[in-house]
Amino acid sequence: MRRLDLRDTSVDYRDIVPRAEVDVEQALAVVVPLCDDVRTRGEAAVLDAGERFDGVRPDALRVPEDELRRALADLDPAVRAALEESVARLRRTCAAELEESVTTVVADGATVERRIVPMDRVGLYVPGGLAPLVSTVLMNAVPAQVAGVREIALASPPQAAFGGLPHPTILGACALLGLTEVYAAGGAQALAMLAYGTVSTGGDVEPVNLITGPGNIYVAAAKRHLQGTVAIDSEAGPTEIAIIADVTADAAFVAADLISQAEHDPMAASVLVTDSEDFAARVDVELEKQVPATTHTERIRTALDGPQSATVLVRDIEQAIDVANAYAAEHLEIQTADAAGVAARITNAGAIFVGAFTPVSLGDYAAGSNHVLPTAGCACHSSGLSVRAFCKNMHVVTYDEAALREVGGHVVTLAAAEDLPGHGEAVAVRLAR
Ligand code: HSO
Ligand code: ZN
Repeated sequence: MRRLDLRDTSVDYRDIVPRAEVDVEQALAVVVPLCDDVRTRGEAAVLDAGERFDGVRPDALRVPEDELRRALADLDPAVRAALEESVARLRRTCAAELEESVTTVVADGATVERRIVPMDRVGLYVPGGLAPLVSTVLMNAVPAQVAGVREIALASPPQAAFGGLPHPTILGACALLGLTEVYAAGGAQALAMLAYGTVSTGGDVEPVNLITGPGNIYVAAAKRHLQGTVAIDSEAGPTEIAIIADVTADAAFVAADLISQAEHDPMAASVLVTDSEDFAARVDVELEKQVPATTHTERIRTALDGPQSATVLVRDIEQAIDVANAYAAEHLEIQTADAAGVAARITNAGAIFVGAFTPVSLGDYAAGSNHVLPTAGCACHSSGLSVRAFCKNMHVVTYDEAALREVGGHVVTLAAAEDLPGHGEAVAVRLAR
């Protein structure tokens, strides 16, 4: 990893470690016609695109339920047990985070309720990509289920190696969660299918209200294009890990964690922020030892050597906190003497992993936290996936006659001030009774 020495600088740290170049706008040139094709030709367009991009044309988009049952029966027992534990922890967190509706008595006889309601129907996307992300099924579906979403459709790319079905472990996880509406559809065409539905073009897919889930640049472009037709969670970019570490940290742990996220993608970002040159050197030695011993050495090397990855040397932990808040990593680990104290001062991160025994990969699979998190600095304004993403809230307003009389004059005044007397009249007609 390249070195970036900030010890004598106090600049704006926001762009100090550049993000991987991801040109979503350019991908839109491919994605917009594809989405339009799905809107006008429906399922035939989805199948055609699948044949073109995934190299396989499934017999049908909808995965038959007996295939789901078979995938569950065929799940490796250890994988099943791990998935079950992960689901149990995630459910616990989701249930505790469900927001209650709140009723405010604004005045006598006047209430405003903030009612929380789940979305009716959502679409979840689970990519194929470099690895079958079975854990992503859980991270998307469990919050939707706990939120109380009635209908959940899930799409994942058809795989030539599995006769045009999505990866069997993904199907097994769907079955484990009781998901029955699963489609062998990937990429932008899958998102367009979920957003527009196919009913108007003679198919069976009802449109969804919200689409969540990660994906490549084409999926991100489709989300950008379809936003408005549907709600989306966020556009996922290449994964990122930043680690604040001091001399008390374990270099072998830190190196392993930098590698763990670099493993996802040659464009993944691994950033170490440390106030100790000696510790940085020890991490370099560990990386030299650990990288060749992993399976995806080339991908990891490309990610660690890329401009998006770096060891950032800082004066002290104060400066490390400033750098981390400016960078707003998807995942931020704190490996310092007072890890909890440092974590308390972080305001921008997708998720924070505190202390030597909380690696990001624990959160990727089984911590009870969610691994669908904002990337590319979006942690400044966005949150990871949770039950909240699957709910809306609406005000329910109830005033009785006396309560309207009390405030009605002000409504009439403001309506007149806006030259909207019809608004005032709707109150006046009642007050005149
Ligand atoms: N670290 C990824 C999620 C993931 N890791 C899935 C393993 N499987 C993005 O947060
Ligand atoms: Zn991961």
